[in-house]
Amino acid sequence: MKIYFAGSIRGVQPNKDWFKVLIKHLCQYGEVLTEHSFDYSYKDEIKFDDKWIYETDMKYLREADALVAEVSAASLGVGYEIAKAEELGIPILCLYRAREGWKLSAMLNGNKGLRIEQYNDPDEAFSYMDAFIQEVMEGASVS
Ligand code: 6IA
Repeated sequence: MKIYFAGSIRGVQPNKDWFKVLIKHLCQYGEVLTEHSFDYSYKDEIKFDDKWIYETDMKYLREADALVAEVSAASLGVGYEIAKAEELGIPILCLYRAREGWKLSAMLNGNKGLRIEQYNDPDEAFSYMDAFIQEVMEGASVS
């Protein structure tokens, strides 16, 4: 199972530690193709070229069996990846943390073909991911 994890990098300030927890949880199901993208220790050492990042990420996306996107922090890149995955027919799970007074973009929320789950605590997020990955593994139509 190859999983593409997506989360804000240059978008709204992400919760980096939480992304790492989610990635670690997903790793029990297979390979998280984008794990390196959230390895912040690289940041000061390597200057990534944007063209390289785009092309590499698109290659990984085409290889992926599933996309898990954490959308609590708005991100142009994540929105783009979700739209691309949809076009490629890759099963998608969008997760976001419940917060008072905050609304998810209508471009996600209004798309009734997208699987979007709101969580209140880590265990809830893990259960949504577990159910989603299980369904993908069983070959069910989940996006
Ligand atoms: O617009 P954003 O930067 O928030 O877009 C975030 C999304 O685009 C993520 O889900 C990634 O898949 C992809 N992305 C954006 N920047 C990078 C990147 N920069 N590396 C890999 N994927 C990226 C270098 C980050 C560095 C900490 C290793």
